Parts: sequence; structure tokens; C-alpha cells
Amino acid sequence: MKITSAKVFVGGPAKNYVTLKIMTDQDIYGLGDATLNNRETLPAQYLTDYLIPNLIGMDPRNSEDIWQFFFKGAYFKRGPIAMAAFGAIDMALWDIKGKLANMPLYQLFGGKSREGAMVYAHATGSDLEDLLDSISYFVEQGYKAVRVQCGIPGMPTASYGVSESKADVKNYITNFSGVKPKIEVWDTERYMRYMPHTLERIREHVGPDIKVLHDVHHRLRPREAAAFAKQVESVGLFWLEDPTPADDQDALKLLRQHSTVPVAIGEVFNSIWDCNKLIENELIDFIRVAVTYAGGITHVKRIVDLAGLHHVRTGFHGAPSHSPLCMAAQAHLNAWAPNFGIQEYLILGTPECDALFPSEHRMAGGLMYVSDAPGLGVDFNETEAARYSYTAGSHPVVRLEDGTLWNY
Ligand code: CS2
Ligand code: MG
Repeated sequence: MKITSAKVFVGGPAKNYVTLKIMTDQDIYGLGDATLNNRETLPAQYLTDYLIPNLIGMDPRNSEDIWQFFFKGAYFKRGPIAMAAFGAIDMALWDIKGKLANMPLYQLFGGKSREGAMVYAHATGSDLEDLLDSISYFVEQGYKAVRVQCGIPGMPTASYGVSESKADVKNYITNFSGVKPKIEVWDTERYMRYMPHTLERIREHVGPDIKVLHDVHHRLRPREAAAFAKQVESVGLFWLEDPTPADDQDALKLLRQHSTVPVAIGEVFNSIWDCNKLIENELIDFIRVAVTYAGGITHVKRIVDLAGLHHVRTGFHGAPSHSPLCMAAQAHLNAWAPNFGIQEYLILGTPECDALFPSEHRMAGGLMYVSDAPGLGVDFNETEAARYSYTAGSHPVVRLEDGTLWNY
């Protein structure tokens, strides 16, 4: 069996999805997601200029060797652009494998460990009142877990994950259009004063059974993160996400000495080498990698297995920046993984998105049910794709009030 051609599409409804389609000599094709949020043209270019010309003529069934060929063969290993491009190839090759076997991917991993996989919604409000409305909305929809992000009184601008208008509280989708980023201003002291007792109020509002998560989005210094984690201990958070910038992995030691709050990290990691020490030293409780950013199913499965040895559960990134192909790859891993924890799920299911990526993966009662179709179980409608083109975007840049640059 041989790969005969491959093409890359960039565009989509509200997001620039980067979609790879690999064709073979056997009337079977595979699909993969290479969307690197706000830098989408870069993995697309890497695929087109270097990787696809090498793929032609390869046997798509040898997905392991093809992964190693690109990873080791590049010499300059890792990095988000390369790993997103490899991720798309790897997803597409697993899609082909599943179609050849006539099995959904989770069967090739070892079958199902659960029927529905728990997801969390993103509740948001510019103030606590709006946030409580947003939480109630998702709980009424049947979600068992919500991540809560609240505007901070006196904070000069809204910060990560906080809606700017009431209209966003039911469907928060960030729009970072333009090459020039918008500037956000951050104030750690205000956040540290307001957020802990706000989390207490949220726990009182939802009761003991709803799982509550919170994303600090890399904003705190190690000592501040330790103090914050200690203060919110009684809230019983399901997880505290990215309390510190993930580059300094030792930072979490201090937090661990002062708090037992579960820590989730990894949405910016792109390889096992970014998280093996965090996992082996048991400094985290949830690993947040995404199948797209971390080199595809082959590589992420290795991370999941390593995590399992150290009681670390999965909590794959699922921001709307990933296409339904990445979410499908994660749905198959979630169905299988013995150490599954939770899946982030920020509403993707617009009619336009469903028309571009038809599938039978479905959500009900706060759980995600994986499709039984062979392979990834997602198709790609090229006629729909022709409607969209690329629009440049950038993540916000964060400064402190005196102008010092901070972490988004
Ligand atoms: C976030 C992301 O979903 C999350 O947990 O931290 O929304 C993140 O800000 C974006 O995906 C950045 O591309
Ligand atoms: Mg996050």
C-alpha cells in the first residue's frame, strides 16, 4: 500500500483549521489536524514544503516508522510547529489504519474502558453574578464539571477566559483577530485577593457534587501559586490549571509542599520531554497535552502510558482552536485510557463546523460518546472547505500596570 498524494486546507468557520488529507492507492484516505492556534500557516507550510513530498510513496501502515523518520530525520527535534505537522500526519495514518481494519480507533488501542467520557464546560462572567448564571446554564445542560473564570474587580482589563459581554456566558469563543495582538493588563495582587473567596462562593452555589476547575493561565510566581493553592484548598477543586508558567518545572515543588490541590498542566507542551520529569516526580495530577500539538496519537499515547505509571490522569486540551479531528482522536483515547481523567470541551458544534467535519461523535449529559465508525470517525467536506480562507490572528499580550511584560 502506498501514499499517492496529500493536501492541506487552511480555514474554517470562525477558526483557521489546518486539515491534512492523505490519499492512498487503495481508495482509502486519512484526515489529520495540524491547527496551531494563531500560527496556522506555519505547520501548513512545513507540511507542504517538506513533509508531504517525503510522504509520497511511503506505506501508510508503517505509522511508527514514519513518525520516527520525520522526528529523528528533522535533526532539530520537537517544537510546536513541527509537532503539529507530525501530529496531523500521524492522525491521518491512524485514520487509514482504522479504516483498513474496519474498526474505530479505540478498538485498536485496546477497546473501551468506559462508555461516556466526562467533559468540562467553560463558565465565564465579567462579574460573579454573570459567572453564576453561566455555571447554572451549563449545570442545567447536564454538565458534571465546569471550569470557572471570573472578572476581577479593579483589574484594568478582562483576563484569560473572562467574557467581555453577557452574550458570551453560554458560548465563550475567543476571537484573537489581527496580526497585532490586543494588550491585556494583569494585577496579581487583585487576583489573589478576589479569586479564592469567589471560588468559595461558587462552591456554595453549585453544592458538593459538581466538579469545579479553574485556570490561572500561567500567571503566578511559584510562591504566589503555593499561597493561592493553600488558600483554595477547602473549595475542593477538581483541578487548578497552569498555576505557574510551565517552563520552570521545579516551580511546582513549592506548591506541592503547601497544598494538596490537584494540578493540571501541559496545554503548551509538545513532547514527552516537556513533561516526563513533572510526571515522574509526581508534581502534577493531570496532563493537558493535545493530540495535535504533541505529535499525534503515537506520541500522546506514550505520554498517557508514562502518566499512568505515576497516577497522573489525562485532561486533554480541548479549546475551540482544535478541529473536530483532534477532538475525535482524543475521544478515542478517552474511551480507551485506563488513566482517563476529564476532557476539556469548549463548544465546537456549530452547524457550519458540523457541515465541514461530519461525524457521529456525540455529547449527552456532560459525557462525550465516541463514534463507532472506522478510523477517527470524522469526514471532511471539501465543498464546504472552499467557502473559507485564512484570517491572521494573535494571542493577547499581557503587561503589568507599569508596562512589564507578563505571561498570557
Ligand atoms: C486555554 C486555552 O483552554 C484552555 O485551557 O488555556 O484557551 C488557550 O488560551 C488557548 O488555547 C491558546 O491557544
Ligand atoms: Mg488552559
